[in-house]
Amino acid sequence: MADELVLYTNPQSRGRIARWMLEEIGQPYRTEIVEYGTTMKAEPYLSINPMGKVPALRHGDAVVTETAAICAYLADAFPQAGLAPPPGDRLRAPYYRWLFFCAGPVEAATSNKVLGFVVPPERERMIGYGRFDLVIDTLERAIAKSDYLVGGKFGAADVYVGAQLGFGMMFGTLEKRPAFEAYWQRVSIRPAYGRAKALDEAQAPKRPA
Ligand SMILES: N[C@@H](CCC(=O)N[C@@H](CS)C(=O)NCC(=O)O)C(=O)O
Repeated sequence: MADELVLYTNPQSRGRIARWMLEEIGQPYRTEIVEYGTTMKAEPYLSINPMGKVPALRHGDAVVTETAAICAYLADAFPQAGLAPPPGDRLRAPYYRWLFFCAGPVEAATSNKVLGFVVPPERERMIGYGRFDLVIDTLERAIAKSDYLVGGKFGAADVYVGAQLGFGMMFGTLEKRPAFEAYWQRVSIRPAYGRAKALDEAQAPKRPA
């Protein structure tokens, strides 16, 4: 179908963020579950995402991968949901800033931290995120300034940044700071997040009793 929205995901993945965004948008979509190590690493899925990773979104014949890009794409494709400032608006500055900051420096810094890699001080100037502490302090300052990241209003940047923070604290890749916890509480009470979580949990493999 020309305008069909299909989310390729695994219920235990970052696909939860894309699903949350789809639930915020409120358009009909279908989900295809891709399994780790098997269908995720084989055709036909590799033609959708040669990285063999989830999530991916197909909208008609357009494909978008990368969770932050999926959030941004959906916000623009369905502007009636009011989840991003319109193109050209000055609020695009903080919108792009925090989406890209989280998908780039925050993600890289937290991944390296988990692996125990510390950037030697003399190499900080050539590493995009520089220093872990500075990245996390900068993020904290951004979210402590206002209830939401862009124009004081909930939007796609809060879906992505909020989920990265919430999941990071849940999995212990990010320390719990009062500002992070307050922000996560604020954004995770969204009914759309509750629906995404429930849908994922219903599709996750059942643990043996
Ligand atoms: N940069 C990607 C990361 C996607 C990613 O790493 N997804 C994980 C699940 S959370 C995955 O598919 N891992 C499977 C694998 O690499 O085999 C994004 O933001 O969407």
